[in-house]
Amino acid sequence: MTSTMASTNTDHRGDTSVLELTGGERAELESLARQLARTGPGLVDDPGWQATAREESCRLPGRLSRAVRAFRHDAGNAGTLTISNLPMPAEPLPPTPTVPDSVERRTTVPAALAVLLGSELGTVIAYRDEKFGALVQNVVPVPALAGSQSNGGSVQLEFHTENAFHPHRPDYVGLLCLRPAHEDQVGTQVASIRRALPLLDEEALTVLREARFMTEAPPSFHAVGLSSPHPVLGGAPEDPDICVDFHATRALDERAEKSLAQLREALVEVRSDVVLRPGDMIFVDNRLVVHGRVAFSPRYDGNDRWLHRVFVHLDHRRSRRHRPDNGAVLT
Ligand SMILES: O=C(O)CCC(=O)C(=O)O
Ligand SMILES: [Fe+2]
Repeated sequence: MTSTMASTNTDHRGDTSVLELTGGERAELESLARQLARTGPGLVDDPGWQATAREESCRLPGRLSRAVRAFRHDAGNAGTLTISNLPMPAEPLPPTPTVPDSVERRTTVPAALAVLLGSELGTVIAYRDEKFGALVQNVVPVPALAGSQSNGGSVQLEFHTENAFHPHRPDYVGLLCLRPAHEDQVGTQVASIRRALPLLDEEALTVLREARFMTEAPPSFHAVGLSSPHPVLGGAPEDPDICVDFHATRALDERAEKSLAQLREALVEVRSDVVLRPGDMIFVDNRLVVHGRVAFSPRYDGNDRWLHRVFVHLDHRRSRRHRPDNGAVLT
């Protein structure tokens, strides 16, 4: 690890993984994002614009690129990378959207930033059946969804792997904060299996590695979907991947159910609450970390909490069968 990295608080062991941009880095990134935002045709979902974003992502400030690259190599124990002091638009933001399935189509500075950072980490993708396949989605409270287990809800959002039911779920989820909640402490909750693993007993570990669970598609997916039976823990026994949604994953027998409950308790115990402020973007490694959100009280007055969300995957080729025209949207 170089001394520059040490001074940024980023650490490949990931116990603290916050990179705060300096004023100079922020200005550099602002000019890059502004230039990209002005690039024709000014639409996030245009393949030509996306190609420019991919090209330009190699011009991020060096320290930021290095942190993203280190995070991609190994997401650390926390499994998250938070980048703070990102440039936000100088002009006032429009009101926070309040409609279901809200997305950002225009290449605003925040949308450009989310795609630039996501493109440095991997390839930014979306799902046809969720939020119209738009690459930059809005995470905002929606009156009609208040009680739902979706990002439009305002009840406690259960821990989940993003799109756990999907064979090509994203490798990373990125959340960029544009506007904070009225209440100060609305936290995105994250919990890493690397931290929870030592709290699990042998029986639970064995059962969680077996195909004794099934997961439904989330309500934001306008398609009915149910996975085939799957394990919740996979890969290296000493450092497994996790795939679970505590709202949508069903245990297929009683022991599986007990093991799932033990896993949830362990994750709750090791969780951290990350309160995103405007100009903060968190990337969550979706193979190691489940995420959720505390309950909050939106006012639907145009000043509610507003995040942009992007999904990133690493092996674009692997999902080719699911991406018509070799585009960014998975079916
Ligand atoms: O609101 C949040 O902080 C997280 C919502 C969420 O899980 C998501 O948008 O995928
Ligand atoms: Fe999520």
